[in-house]
Amino acid sequence: MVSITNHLPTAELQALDAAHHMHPFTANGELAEKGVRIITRASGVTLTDSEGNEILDGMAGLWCVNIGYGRDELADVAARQMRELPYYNTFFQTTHVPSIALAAKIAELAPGDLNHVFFASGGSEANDTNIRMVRHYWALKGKPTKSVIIARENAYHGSSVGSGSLGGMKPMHEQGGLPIPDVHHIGQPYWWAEGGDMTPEAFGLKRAQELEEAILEMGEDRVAAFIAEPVQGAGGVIIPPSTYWPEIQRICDKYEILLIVDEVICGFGRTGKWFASNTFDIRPDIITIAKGLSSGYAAIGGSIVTDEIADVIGSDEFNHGYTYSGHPVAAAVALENLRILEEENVLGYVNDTAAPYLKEKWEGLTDHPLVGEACISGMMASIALTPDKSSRAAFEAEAGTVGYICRERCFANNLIMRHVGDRMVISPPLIITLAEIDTLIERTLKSLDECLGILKRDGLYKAAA
Ligand code: PXG
Repeated sequence: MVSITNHLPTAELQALDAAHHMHPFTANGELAEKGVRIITRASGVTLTDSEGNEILDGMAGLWCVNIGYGRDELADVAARQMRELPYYNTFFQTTHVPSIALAAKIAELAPGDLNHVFFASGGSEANDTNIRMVRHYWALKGKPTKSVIIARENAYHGSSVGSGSLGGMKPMHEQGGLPIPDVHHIGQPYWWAEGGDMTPEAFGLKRAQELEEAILEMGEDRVAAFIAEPVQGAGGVIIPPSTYWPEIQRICDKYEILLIVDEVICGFGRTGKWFASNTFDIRPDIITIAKGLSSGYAAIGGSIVTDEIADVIGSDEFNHGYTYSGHPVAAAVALENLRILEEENVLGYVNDTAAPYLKEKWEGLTDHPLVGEACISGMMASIALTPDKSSRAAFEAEAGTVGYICRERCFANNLIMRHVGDRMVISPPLIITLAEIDTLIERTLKSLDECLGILKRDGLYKAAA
């Protein structure tokens, strides 16, 4: 075990955390009683906690540490940039070298004529930019009534008032007065849970056609944009049926609707390409980016837009921006991250080696009695836990009960895997080795076995009526 001596004992840190630190998406009172786990350092795919436990991070932090932990190059670039120019703004006819270089690099990597970047500090801010940008775009084009943004149930686009409104998470809408006006939600392409007797292909088409129905119902002159994640991440790594995206593209092309593709999780190699828009053959007007852009080493996100949108928005003053839009340290770190991804051919490693291996092992999990389906795209994957595979049944216990038990077993077995309801999801660093994938699968199986034991013991191994 690694000895950790340079900080307060765990119990004291936990007490201070409980006394002063409010955690996101957490019942803080409950956590204070249980005691938070304190992560002190990390390298590659491995986290170390304050007790010296080594934990395999199957989530790359929060879907973001694509190049893995502990890359000195990024620390060196950050230190150098802080010494040279720690901060300057990009508001008043000024700029700086890191934001110029990063915008140019992103334009080079992005598909089609998406050649312009509006920077933010993360995905929520970027999606707030998108709301204001698409509405302002249509106003500038003389169509101010086009203000509705269509999004999807169970989507995640961030936690600010705007981005949380785009998201389709009901528990979020219940707190703080969301959604804002003129956001409309349609169904998600989640065949396993919602597809009933339909084939995945027929269901994918049906869910895509809900977009057309919504446009026709509201009128094309009301709708500004449609926003979606190529693969829903926080919603449970839901990979749409093959029919879904082509139909969405057809509908967006047919009507005058901007397509915003939220690649905050899917971008920068997660699905095997620079953008999942390439993986799924989508032609976006705007791409939301964050997370993997800097591999989480610095807080940066943004909106990549087409030449045409940039032209229209640029014809007037766009009264929008953040103090940290294009922050020089974050931009320099992101640029170094992209250099590493490119020069070390990380995407090649994913496509030729890591993803095929993970896919084979991951799909093998369906041999386990609890696992109904296994889904994977590149290096993001999920399994659906079920008491009855043949009927794709949900558990009788409230959704998330079983997923939480499984997650706790993973944690106890030194594997970080997230649960979304009763789906288990992973999104490991892209540089995970094959031996580490073996460890990930071994720990998953052990945790699934233990979870099944608990369900049987506690009478929870039952399908909903
Ligand atoms: N879009 C997508 C698709 C996301 O996944 C955001 C926007 C918001 O980004 P910021 O940087 O503002 O957080 C996200 C973030 C989870 C989880 O539990 C997922 C996210 C954030 C926090 C938790 O899966 N995704």
